[in-house]
Amino acid sequence: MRPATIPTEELMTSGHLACQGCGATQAMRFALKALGPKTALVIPACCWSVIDGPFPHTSLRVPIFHTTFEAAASTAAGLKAGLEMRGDAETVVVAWAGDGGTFDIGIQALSGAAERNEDIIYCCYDNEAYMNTGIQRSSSTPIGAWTTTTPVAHYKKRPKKKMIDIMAAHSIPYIATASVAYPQDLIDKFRKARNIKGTRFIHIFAPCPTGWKLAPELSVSMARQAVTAKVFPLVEITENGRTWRVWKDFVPTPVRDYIQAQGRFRHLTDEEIVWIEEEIERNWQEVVARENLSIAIPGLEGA
Ligand SMILES: Cc1ncc(C[n+]2csc(CCOP(=O)(O)OP(=O)(O)O)c2C)c(N)n1
Ligand code: SF4
Ligand SMILES: [Mg+2]
Repeated sequence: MRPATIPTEELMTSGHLACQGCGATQAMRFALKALGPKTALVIPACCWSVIDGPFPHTSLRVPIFHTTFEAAASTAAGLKAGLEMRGDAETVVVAWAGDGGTFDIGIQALSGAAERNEDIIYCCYDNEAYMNTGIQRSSSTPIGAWTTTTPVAHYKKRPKKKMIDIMAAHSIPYIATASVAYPQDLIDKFRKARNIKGTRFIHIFAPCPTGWKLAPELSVSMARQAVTAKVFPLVEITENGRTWRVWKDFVPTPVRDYIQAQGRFRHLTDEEIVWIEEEIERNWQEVVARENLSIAIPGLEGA
């Protein structure tokens, strides 16, 4: 195993307003360690538009542009263009949005920016619901989950949207999934993304103890189990959407353990859990099949 290369510099300070064990907060801390101080954030409505603190206070040492729910990607593209016009080609502009703001409400602006290959990093921290407004289902909420709009008797019956497939269909130079349980991998992916031109999309799995009915101290271990139970594969997609690499070097753990640790799945019967286990295995096989079909085109990355 190579030595860890996590920078000691902190661009996120104490005093933020997140709940204990918030995965979204860990995600920001690690992402900024990788990106460095020449970073500008564009944040639409989400928990993170609150977490950094009320103006003029902030827990981040980089500038933030707060924007509307629908417009993270287009605002980021405009900010990047403005910086370039002023002669600043160095600052990386990052749209930082939740799953609601990415999978649902901001998908039009994101799709437009990706199709134009705008020079931005778009990061979705995924806590699998609209958490800031009190835990409503999004199209990222997993099948079987309780939320306030999918109450126990009507738990979510639709599967989670396959967002990286949608992004891969835009033929952008870099797409990755990452997890707060694997900070070195997350940092490596942000470093790689920083050095690529064009639209880069990073999807971070970020547990929300409040919305998942989970003890805060289990947040990171739940993120790890999501990977080892094959619920959230760690993937890199390069060469304009054509080459998939899937991380498989882990000891698999049961999906059942992952589900049963979280209050949002408490209502599921044994039979329903078996069905979800099978569905997760099918999804995993689908992702691995994409890796097997990958076409390597040297030199295309970042084109
Ligand atoms: C157009 C619009 N609709 C609804 C809201 C209310 N709202 C603010 S944050 C939020 C939830 C955001 O969910 P997500 O993007 O998943 O981020 P999270 O809160 O989970 O971090 C909602 C519904 C809003 N600000 N603007
Ligand atoms: S509700 Fe969830 S995502 Fe929002 S600050 Fe609390 S733990 Fe973080
Ligand atoms: Mg969310």
